[in-house]
Amino acid sequence: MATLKRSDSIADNMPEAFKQSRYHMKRCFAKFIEKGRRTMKLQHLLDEMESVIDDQAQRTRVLEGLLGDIWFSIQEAAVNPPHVAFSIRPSPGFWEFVKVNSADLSVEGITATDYLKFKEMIYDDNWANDANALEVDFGAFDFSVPHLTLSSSIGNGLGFVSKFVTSKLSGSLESAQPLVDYLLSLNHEGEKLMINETLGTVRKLQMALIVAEVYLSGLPKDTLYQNFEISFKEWGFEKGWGNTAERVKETMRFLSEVLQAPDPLNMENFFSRLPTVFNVVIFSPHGYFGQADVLGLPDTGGQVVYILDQVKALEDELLLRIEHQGLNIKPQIIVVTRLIPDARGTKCNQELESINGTKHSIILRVPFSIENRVLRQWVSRFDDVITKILDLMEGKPDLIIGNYTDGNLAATLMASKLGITQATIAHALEKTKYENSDVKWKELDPNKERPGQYESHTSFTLPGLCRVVSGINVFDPKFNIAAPGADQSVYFPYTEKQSRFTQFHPAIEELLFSKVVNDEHIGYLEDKKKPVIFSMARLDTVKNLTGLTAWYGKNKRLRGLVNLVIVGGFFDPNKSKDREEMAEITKIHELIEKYQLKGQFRWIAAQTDRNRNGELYRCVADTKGAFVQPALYEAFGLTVIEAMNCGLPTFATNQGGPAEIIVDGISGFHIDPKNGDESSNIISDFFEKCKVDPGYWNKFSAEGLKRINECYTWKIYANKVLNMGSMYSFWRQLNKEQKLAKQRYIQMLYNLQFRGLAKNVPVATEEAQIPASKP
Ligand code: UDP
Ligand code: LCN
Repeated sequence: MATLKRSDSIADNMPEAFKQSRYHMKRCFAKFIEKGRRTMKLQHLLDEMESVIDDQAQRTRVLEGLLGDIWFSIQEAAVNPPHVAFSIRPSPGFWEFVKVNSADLSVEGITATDYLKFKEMIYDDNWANDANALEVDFGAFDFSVPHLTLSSSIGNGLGFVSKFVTSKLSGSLESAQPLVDYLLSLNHEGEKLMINETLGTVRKLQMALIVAEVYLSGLPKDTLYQNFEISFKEWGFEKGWGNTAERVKETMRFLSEVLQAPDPLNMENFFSRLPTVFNVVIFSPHGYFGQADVLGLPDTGGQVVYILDQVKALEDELLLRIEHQGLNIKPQIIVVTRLIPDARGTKCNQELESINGTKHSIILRVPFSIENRVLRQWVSRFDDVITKILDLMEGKPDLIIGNYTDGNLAATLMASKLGITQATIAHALEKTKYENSDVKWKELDPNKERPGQYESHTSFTLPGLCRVVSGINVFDPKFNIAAPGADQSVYFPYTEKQSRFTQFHPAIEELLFSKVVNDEHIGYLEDKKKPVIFSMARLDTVKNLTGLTAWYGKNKRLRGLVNLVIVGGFFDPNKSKDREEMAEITKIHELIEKYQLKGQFRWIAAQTDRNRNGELYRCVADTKGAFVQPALYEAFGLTVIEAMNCGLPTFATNQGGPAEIIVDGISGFHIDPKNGDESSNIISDFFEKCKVDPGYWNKFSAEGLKRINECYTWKIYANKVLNMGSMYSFWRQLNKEQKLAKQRYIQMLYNLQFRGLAKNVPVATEEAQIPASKP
């Protein structure tokens, strides 16, 4: 049977595929256009197809082969009778657009712009037909820089850049001069590092490296740099090559190889040794950024956990690198957030706070102010903090990291003002979590934030505002996947008996099993011997704890096998100030009644003590239970890796990050949040197998841990991020012109459009506000 190949265009293949089932397809298209203009997602199309072709065997045949391949690649359909246009993603990163005439099934390949216009007609005809509607096209700047082309390379921009830099520096000796100039520019607070002007040309540097290597070969490997520093300085070398003769020699060898015949591996190795990053600024303005009593407050979830762990990992790695570089420099990391005068009992009203577990890292809180008036409540915006940072760091930072939309905006403004390399961490973007949040921006904007992920921002439209024909490009050489980890001193395997936090056991026993109903838990577990399936999240709609409760309620087999314990929110909807949370609380109470969950279901209120939470995951592992993450969409999903670190077999949503963290059927299981019956059966099957073969549980516990240690640790993360910081700082120098052009374009959008929109955001009053949920 014919199947879709990457080389085939969808527009070419579709007519052929329709021939397979022309009669049924015509009926389906007639159904699609029946309701007039609208957008539809794949599930929606499949549901309507089901109502047209009611025989399942027939339907399966229709969706076999080429037509099935195309059909299941559909991301969205825009219906404008008699036409239906499709956006189709045949493989990661690749998108095609086609327009089908429902009357005769003729197919026309269209551009992204035409697709967006077609879709806009559904929402705003005038805008769609306005010949001068604003089109944003970042692709127009990508003329001189090569891009990745393979789906399998997405997220590995660094590897690509080192190849590209390699080829730029190859050819003749002069080609490598930009690298020498870059080395000459390295310094710390004005003190030169690596080389000085004596070695200002490639040839001079090459010769000096040869002499130095011969010299170093005659020294014991562990000879300290100080012992040969004077001779090296005379030859033109400055500090930074290494702390011992052996390390200096290795670093020099990497560079000699690069200068002789550049290759990406030596290039990457050399850049990972360069002393370029000492001071880092991390922006995370929204939410309550603190080290205690903040988790569960509005806008305050994984991002806070992530940044505190990230700072520790980065500081450890910086200290190690600085020691290996033979330098005596104190690194500093400053997390910039907003000072909240009404701090709700947290430390968010303190200007400065040292970060626990670090030596040199701090939180700097800056109040938001409007016309000299400090805002007292939490709001999502940020102000200029440059002066404060320059003061605290006694100089410029070397790397600025922005988190989430607001933090990235502040980071971009600061990075472009100071001319510093910026890293952008998205955590969650606006579009895929909540359907149609782009085309319906006018309705949703006053309702505050909505979330989603990268590829859905390749092309999208905000009718009446701008049509982004080329936005985020996952093939951009700066696009990298650097996955976080979980703090392994808190989240470690349940089998490490000596390290377990046994002091929490009485409290956890109470939390899970006592029959008392209080502010911390409701419901109880009759049969304590059954394994526990466990979930923990903020009580937002997207986290779908209500979905999991309903799946459990409905599935008798599952209820016979395990108990359900969830941690999230609290129990009285009237005490919540968050609209989504209120609705979810009410829903859980309804489900408890509807499915008579008493005796099998425990609901525990949001937990803020991460050490106790770590032990809680392990106690669930002691019951030979599992963790379930049922979110409708999850950008990354820290709870998934926390659970896996504790050796708890994990079932997680196939929508978003967890689908990559877990290899389905090997290191855990994927579940479909939209198909509760299927998901709860996957969980039941697992526990049935465990009953027969206890080794089955152990296998998934061990494989989950293996996966974590191979791919998801903070050590791997910190290494990758600092290597990126080093390589991209050089890359920026090589691509100055293009960077400048893009920066000007962004600045114009910021000034002419964004600032105008921001002005329309109502300023918070002194009265208490109802905060929106964090995306
Ligand atoms: N968490 C917690 N108490 C709760 C709920 C969640 O401490 O009641 C922690 C959880 O252990 C994890 C983080 O909050 O570290 C949630 O991160 P995740 O990435 O899963 O989701 P987010 O909240 O960022 O969307
Ligand atoms: C935000 C989210 O929604 C989660 O999926 C992530 O795990 C968290 O940030 C940390 O990156």
